[in-house]
Amino acid sequence: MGIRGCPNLMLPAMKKKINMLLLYGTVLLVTAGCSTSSLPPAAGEKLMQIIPAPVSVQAAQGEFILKPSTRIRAAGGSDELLRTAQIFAEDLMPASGMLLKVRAGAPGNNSINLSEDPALGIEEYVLEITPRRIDIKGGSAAGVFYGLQSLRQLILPDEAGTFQSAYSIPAGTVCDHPAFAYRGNHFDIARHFFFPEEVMKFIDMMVLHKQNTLHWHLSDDQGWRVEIESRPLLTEVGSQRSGTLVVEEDTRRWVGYDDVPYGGFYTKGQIRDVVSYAAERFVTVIPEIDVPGHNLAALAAYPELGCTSGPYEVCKLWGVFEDVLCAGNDESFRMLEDVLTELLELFPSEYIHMGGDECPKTRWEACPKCQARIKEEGLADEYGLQSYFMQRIEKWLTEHGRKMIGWDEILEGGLSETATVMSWRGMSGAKAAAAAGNSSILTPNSHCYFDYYQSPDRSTEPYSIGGNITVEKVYGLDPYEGIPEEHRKYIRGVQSNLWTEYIKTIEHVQYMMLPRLAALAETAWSYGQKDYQRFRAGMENMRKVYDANGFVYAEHMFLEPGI
Ligand code: TNX
Repeated sequence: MGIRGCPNLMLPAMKKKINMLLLYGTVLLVTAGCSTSSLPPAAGEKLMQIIPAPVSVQAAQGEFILKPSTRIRAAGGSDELLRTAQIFAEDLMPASGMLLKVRAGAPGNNSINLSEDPALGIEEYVLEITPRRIDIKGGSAAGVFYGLQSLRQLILPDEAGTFQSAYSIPAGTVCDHPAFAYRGNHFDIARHFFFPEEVMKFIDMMVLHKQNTLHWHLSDDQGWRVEIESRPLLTEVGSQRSGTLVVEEDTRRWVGYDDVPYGGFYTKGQIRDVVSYAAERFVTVIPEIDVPGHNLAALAAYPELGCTSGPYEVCKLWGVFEDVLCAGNDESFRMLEDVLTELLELFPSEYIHMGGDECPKTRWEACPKCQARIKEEGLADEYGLQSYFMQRIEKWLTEHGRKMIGWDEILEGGLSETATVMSWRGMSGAKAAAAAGNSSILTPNSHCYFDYYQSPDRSTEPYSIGGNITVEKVYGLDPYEGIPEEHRKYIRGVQSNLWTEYIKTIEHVQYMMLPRLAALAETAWSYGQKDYQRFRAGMENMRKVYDANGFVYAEHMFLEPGI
């Protein structure tokens, strides 16, 4: 296959070297306008703008003209590939004004030909554009889907946003595969609720960036948001709060409550719809039920599960609260097992997130049942009790064929051998997990908290929880920083977190996510190819993709160099 061949056909050690040569070769060709080539410089440049950056890009002679008569052909006619083709055809409409027809069967000219090639990695693809046809081969339908996402970025309306009667796509070959297997985005729909259609829009934004995991934060102090038939009060009581705190924007101070009832939850049917919408786009949904802290909504529904007799109220303000699930009461575990039994039917994911963060120990210190448990189990203290709590749930999950993820607090008081740690308080959680031989996912609040401001100048932004994480800061995340070479295999990937205390609409969600999501995706997908200057140049094209698809985004990086 020579130098234009697919990277996976080469030995792994050779692979990187050759890919880099290709990449730099292309850069030289493009920027120096290589005299041996008659290529217009713009051809290679356009392919170089794909975000996240592909592993290798090679420009070629000519262009493919996409027109309404162009067909999308799925070879082999598998249902999955046909569906993938149809999703692409529909996704292309808002940017092109064309709804291309999808056909099963053999490849042809004037076509985008899709096929699976078992010689490629599962998420790998090769996109080849020639004047006669476009071919996308993927290691699976997922790989094909990612190739289509790259192609999507090459088909855009003109400068004025007007649809064209035909689109010119520069010829060339893109060979590509992700750096990390886990490419996640967390979405908190507990503090503010988002309808299923809005969660689907969130997924649309993810797939454009080749992200593959939605971490769905389904419960917190301020609301329980998933229907559980065996425990109906969780939603009847726990999904509603009687008001929400009000912050005066000028002084940025808390001035009281609005007394406006606020609530919402998903029926099982709605959960299934979102999970299958995601699966069709190769996104796994990992549900989170956060325990033992952050549980006032569940306690309001079932006060007997707290250490005091309550009463408890679904929380109206944000923060960390002392009332948590009682760890000495077996009923707490029975309730969680009931919840998880129903949840596992809804979510086929290998992993289930059980929270474990921010659990104050004050109630447990004064609770006779918790103290009795510490004694019976020979635990050192309340941190040992938290570890007991999490490991007991993990054992249940393991017996039911699933694996547990927890926030990095699960390291305190003793970590099980199998749990995956989500490192949010910096990188230290990942380091400690790796040293213990546990997997981890990086989501440090220094780089990955998309609820923080995105410019140092807060006056230009909607009110937010605090902090400041610019696009460039997100871009700078190095998941391997401080991780010894031999432990790197434990880093499964990276994730952004979107906590929604101050985010109420999907437009605001998009504004907080974009363009920071693009910067995160360059670490998740293109770790070995990162170059901020090239990324910035590529974002000029990506912003047109956002515009064409109606996504709201923050403009700082386009207006102010260095942000
Ligand atoms: C910390 S990150 C939390 C959330 C808040 C968030 C606000 C984590 C595990 N817990 O409960 O919403 O900070 O940025």
